[in-house]
Amino acid sequence: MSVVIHDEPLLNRHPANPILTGRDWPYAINSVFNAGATLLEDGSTLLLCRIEDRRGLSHLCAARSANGVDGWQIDSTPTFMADPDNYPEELWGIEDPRITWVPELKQYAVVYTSYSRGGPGVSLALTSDFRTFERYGVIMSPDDKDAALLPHKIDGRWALIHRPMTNLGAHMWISYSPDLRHWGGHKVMLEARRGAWWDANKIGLSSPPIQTARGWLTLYHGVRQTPAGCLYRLGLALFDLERPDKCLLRGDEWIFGPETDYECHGDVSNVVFPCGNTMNADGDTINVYYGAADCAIALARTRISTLLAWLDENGTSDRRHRA
Ligand code: BMA
Repeated sequence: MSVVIHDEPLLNRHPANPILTGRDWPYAINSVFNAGATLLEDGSTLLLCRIEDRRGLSHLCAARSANGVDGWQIDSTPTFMADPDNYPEELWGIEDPRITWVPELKQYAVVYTSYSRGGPGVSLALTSDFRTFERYGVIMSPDDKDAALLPHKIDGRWALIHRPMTNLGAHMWISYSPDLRHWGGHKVMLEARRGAWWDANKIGLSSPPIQTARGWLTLYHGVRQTPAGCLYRLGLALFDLERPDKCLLRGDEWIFGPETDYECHGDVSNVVFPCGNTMNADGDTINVYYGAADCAIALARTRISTLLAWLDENGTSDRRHRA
């Protein structure tokens, strides 16, 4: 069900959806989905797309567009391939990148899932052009994924949001580092709820948090296990700017879920899975790029002001989230 505010859906699907599918690719692939997103210096949009090849293993491929909707220029060969000889944690591929522009480093941080016999872990690479990448290797050991770097240091330390699995559930955590290599200060940031909730037992960060004057505005996914399979939907939360482990507001209802054919049918049906957003020049409109049913990339638009207004009406403070 769509959640509607002031007669407008909270996230508006673009009429050109899905904006990218495997048929658009210049080489043979199985599917394209779960893309990181950023604006480049010239104002164009870059998507770093997860490509699943016909062995079932994933790599990343860049697509660039002047308007972020169509006219995509797709790299003719894989942009960023797993390198299992030097990075054995990438033996079964690399997945689900989140991109953060880091002004202090004048580089983009690409945080991605590296998958191997040990399970999925979190890896980091830096790049300035999405052509060459400097790998930092695994920064969070398995089983961990759904990670993104915040764009600047907080109290002198870099901050990474991620989702380790434990026996008690899959919650969002935040960890800190002086140098992007050594991580500590781990804290739970947002807990999966329990029981019948749409976001019971397993949640994870979607696209990187958006910095607003009121806090880090954050889309997260909740996974509902049903007898017919999993349902991936999106929720919204706001975290304190200086203490991002402190949740200021969290919505009870999901704000976006699978409805259209391309979201409800695919290799993994009933999945909407954003890994990237870009912001328009008005400083308010955001473009949310999401993987649909593990088979396509789609775009939905919303406004920061609309999301904050929705949280003001529908959000509750952290104390009430311990369901
Ligand atoms: C999650 C991730 C995503 C994927 C989703 C649905 O656990 O692995 O890459 O889109 O499952 O299959």
